[in-house]
Amino acid sequence: MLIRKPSDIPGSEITSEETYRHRRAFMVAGAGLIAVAALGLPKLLGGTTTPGTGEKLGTLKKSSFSTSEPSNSFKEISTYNNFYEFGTSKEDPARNAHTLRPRPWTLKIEGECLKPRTFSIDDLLKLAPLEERIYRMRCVEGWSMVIPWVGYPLKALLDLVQPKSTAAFVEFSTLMDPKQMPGQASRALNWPYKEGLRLDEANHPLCILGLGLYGQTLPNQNGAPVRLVVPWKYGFKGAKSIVNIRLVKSMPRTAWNDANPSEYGFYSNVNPGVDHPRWSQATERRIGEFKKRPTQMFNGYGDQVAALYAGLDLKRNF
Ligand SMILES: Nc1nc2c(c(=O)[nH]1)N[C@H]1C(S)=C(S)[C@@H](COP(=O)(O)O)O[C@H]1N2
Ligand SMILES: [Mo]
Repeated sequence: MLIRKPSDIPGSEITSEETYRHRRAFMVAGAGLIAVAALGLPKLLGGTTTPGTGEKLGTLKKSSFSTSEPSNSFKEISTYNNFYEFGTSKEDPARNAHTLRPRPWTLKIEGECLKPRTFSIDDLLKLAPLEERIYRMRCVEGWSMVIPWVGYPLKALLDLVQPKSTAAFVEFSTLMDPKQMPGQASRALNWPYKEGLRLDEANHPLCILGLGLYGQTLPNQNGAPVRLVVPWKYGFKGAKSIVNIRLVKSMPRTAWNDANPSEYGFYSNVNPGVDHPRWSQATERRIGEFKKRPTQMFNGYGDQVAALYAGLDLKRNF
């Protein structure tokens, strides 16, 4: 990955994250707005809940899969992004993704299924009850966040098209349009961005179709209007702004595996015991914190997902 190690992150970025960490700490302590104001930080008031510009998504079902760890702020989640279609540095997507037009939008599901179908975003928003899923997310680069996603199990969508018994994998493709996604003019990756899952992984209840965060439709830089969220895998599995889902017989190619097969495998399960060839994966830095924390196997979702990999050598199948 054309990436910076956490140690390379400039102090300016760390300072702003630290500010938000403090703000969050006040809120968690129940001190609330009054304490923040009393401490003379009025600038932070606008950002205390959801300063997002998305559409509100109404009532959300709570999920027992949500973590009780505190969420990162909307600001952190929407200004520290990987979305190479809009540039390769963390600040680029927030700055550049305004050229993406998330509506109207269609998502086509095809391949090894009985009822291939095209869905509009309005179809997708109504297809199943929207849930809040607060997930720990771990980027392969060594940082993590907690994000309050809005979505529902991808399985709800896949079931509608009736996968054939020949379907063994699922391929996800991001929009290809260099006019909307100026980064596609450079060869940073083979565009369009593609990702893939085994069908049983895609059908796992933790794997969701992401349609929002913080109770609103997704910011462009987070993959509007629809993206994949797979919390036990490294973040790059979560393809953004997807237009195509294809049920296929054999393991699909993926953007990062194409770019560097020795560094990015197909499975990409979070695994502190398997280092990236250029850095350790044993620890991570939660955005907003300084101290590193240990990375958990399957990003802490092992109780739910380990059975998917029974008998698979996770060192070889990284
Ligand atoms: N199309 C597309 N999807 C993508 C990426 C990308 O560059 N292009 N980056 C991935 C990586 S490396 C990460 S960590 C997550 C980041 O998602 P977030 O910005 O919503 O936190 O998006 C993933 N999905
Ligand atoms: Mo990532």
